[in-house]
Amino acid sequence: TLTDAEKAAVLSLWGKASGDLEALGAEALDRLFRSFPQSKTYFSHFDTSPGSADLRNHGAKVLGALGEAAKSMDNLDQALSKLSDLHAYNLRVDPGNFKVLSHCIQIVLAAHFPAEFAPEVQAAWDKFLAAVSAVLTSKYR
Ligand code: ZNH
Repeated sequence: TLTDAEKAAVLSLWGKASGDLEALGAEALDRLFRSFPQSKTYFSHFDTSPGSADLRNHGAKVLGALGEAAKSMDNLDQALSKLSDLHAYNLRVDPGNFKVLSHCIQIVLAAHFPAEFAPEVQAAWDKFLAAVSAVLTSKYR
């Protein structure tokens, strides 16, 4: 679990990022698809070109879910329970994809908010994204 300082760091940068979920989310997905092309196989029904409506839509959903999770950092299992079912039972996304996406989200945050993305803020986000990913992949078997 995150310390109080880490939670505060996640929430403070989230405050900035939440203003533009579509653009930031689309960029994170574009980076995911380019750096880890296998990840595209889950999105064969999408237009995966950079900045497409599909990427903006889905990017906003993913980041929006992170924003909701950030409000429940003490209770991620419960907050993400439905999404955890979806990823484990319906989507069956290979867990390796979560690591790369988490990395890409951090790169997007660093590129857009360089002044805020201090090392301790990055460390907090890394821990937060790892915790979210752990819940979303916890029901796999
Ligand atoms: Zn996921 C979906 C979140 C990761 C794939 N997702 C989804 C959604 C959300 C999410 C919110 C929506 C749901 C509904 O609608 O209900 N994810 C998320 C998060 C994360 C993730 C938060 C982390 C961080 N995913 C992921 C990955 C992958 C995925 C890594 C692969 C690569 N997802 C997915 C898919 C889907 C989803 C495929 C479906 C889409 C459509 O629309 O179709």
